[in-house]
Amino acid sequence: MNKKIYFIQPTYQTSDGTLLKGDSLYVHSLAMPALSAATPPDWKKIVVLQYFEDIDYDTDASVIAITSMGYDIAQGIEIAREFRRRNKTVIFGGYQAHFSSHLLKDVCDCVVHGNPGPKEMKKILSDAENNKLQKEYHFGIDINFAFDYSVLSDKNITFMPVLCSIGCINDCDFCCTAAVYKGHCRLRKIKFVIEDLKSISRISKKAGFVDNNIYNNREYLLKLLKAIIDNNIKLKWGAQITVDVGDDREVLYYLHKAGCRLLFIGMETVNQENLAGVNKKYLVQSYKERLKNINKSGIKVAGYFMFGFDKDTTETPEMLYDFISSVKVSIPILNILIPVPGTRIFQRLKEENRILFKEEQDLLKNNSFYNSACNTCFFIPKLMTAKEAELGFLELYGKLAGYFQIIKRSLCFNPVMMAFLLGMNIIFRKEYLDMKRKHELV
Ligand code: B12
Ligand code: SF4
Repeated sequence: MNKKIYFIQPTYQTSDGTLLKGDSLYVHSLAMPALSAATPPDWKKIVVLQYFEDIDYDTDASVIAITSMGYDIAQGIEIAREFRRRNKTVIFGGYQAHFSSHLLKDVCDCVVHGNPGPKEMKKILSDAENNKLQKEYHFGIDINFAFDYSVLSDKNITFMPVLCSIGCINDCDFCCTAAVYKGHCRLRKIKFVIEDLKSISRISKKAGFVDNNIYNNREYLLKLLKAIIDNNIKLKWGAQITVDVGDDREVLYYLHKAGCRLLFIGMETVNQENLAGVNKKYLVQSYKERLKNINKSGIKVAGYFMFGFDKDTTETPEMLYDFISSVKVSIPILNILIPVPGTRIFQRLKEENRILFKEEQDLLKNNSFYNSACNTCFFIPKLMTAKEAELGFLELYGKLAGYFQIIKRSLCFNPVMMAFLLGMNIIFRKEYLDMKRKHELV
């Protein structure tokens, strides 16, 4: 066996079966830069991001390493089959491989769970070399090394990804992160985050923290922000965070000073009982004031909301519309609740016989766009029908996609930020028009 590994991040198939490809993305996963950096130096490596480039099935590499984040697992399985046909050793890892390892049994040699660092990658590859690969590896989390940004440097990615933690201290019932890390998180050593930010500064002006929640540990975040300032890193960046940061003037001040201009916040619903019902511990009545404080500190907010919770009714879209259009949310991100297999909400809905798909593959295949809103209701809501949920969702999207709403959400004093927000809100409108067209065709 030669010491050559071929890493593949599959793209995914749209619902009509075509492969989704393109030449630019807003953000990208860090799995490949991390794995490439963790590969032993005596192994040659090639990394292919299938969204941007094609797979060379004639590669002479002996080990094929495939990642899978979500729907892309269906395409990953096809790739694995083709390489196995060519007698290659195939290994899989990533979120969806973790949740769906049973789908991979017959198409690969091993599934890796967890976040392998250099030591673990060395172990896997030496086992492969010695024909001793285990069917599954369960590793912990090693993210304490600098990542290999050469993997992304020639790609058109608006916000270069960076990472300071894995997991989340919260444990929300619907969340895939909570399903894996169960309310725990691991922080990355600040020196490696700074090293990565320096690598990014050489290839881009913008970054995006791909952490689930950068506010997992307040003291750590403050230290990180001060290190970004002290190291004179001039990147402008965004990150996901919990809404309680809106009460924390000191953190908001340093976030802005360190270059943060956009925060993604999961507010999910404006009904307190809904939040409590999915084990999310924040207060809806605090949202307005907290959003105001964040905006005052010079940072814009992209807000995640979902529809289809147990207390939601056909009246809820109107309430969500009133809330979103009256507070300072510059980019709304809306989805119908997705009961992802592996999460507690999936388990509960399954026990209540409310899941509307038979096999998890049906859910994985049922997507129309890359990272587009989920406008299909895959379960029976409690206080309305699935059809009513879909219609209500479409109506809500439509109202928020009106020109007046788009312009109102995008207005601000900074022309660069305004152009960015306008661009994002125009994408929001396009998504709505597309959903509407598809809905009328059905
Ligand atoms: C960036 C991102 C995206 C980008 C990806 C763009 C791209 N082409 O790369 C966009 C915005 C398009 C996106 C889309 C989606 N995403 Co996404 N995304 C993320 C995000 C924020 C960061 C991923 C990342 O870089 N993580 C950091 C790296 C270091 O960790 P990692 O990916 O887990 O990889 C490590 C290990 O898993 C392991 N590993 C991974 N692969 C392999 C392979 C091998 C061979 C080995 C040995 C090890 C290994 O080692 C890696 C290094 O430590 C995560 C949240 C998160 N923080 O992880 C969500 C997340 C992964 N996404 C999620 C979801 C739900 C989706 C969508 C389904 C959303 C939608 N409605 O469309 C789609 C699915 C797209 C798809 N490809 O199938 C969920 C998980 C889904 C799941 N399967 O359970 C997450 C966890 C967010 C959440 N909390 O809900 N996403
Ligand atoms: S706060 Fe966000 S990332 Fe954390 S468990 Fe809840 S939904 Fe997941």
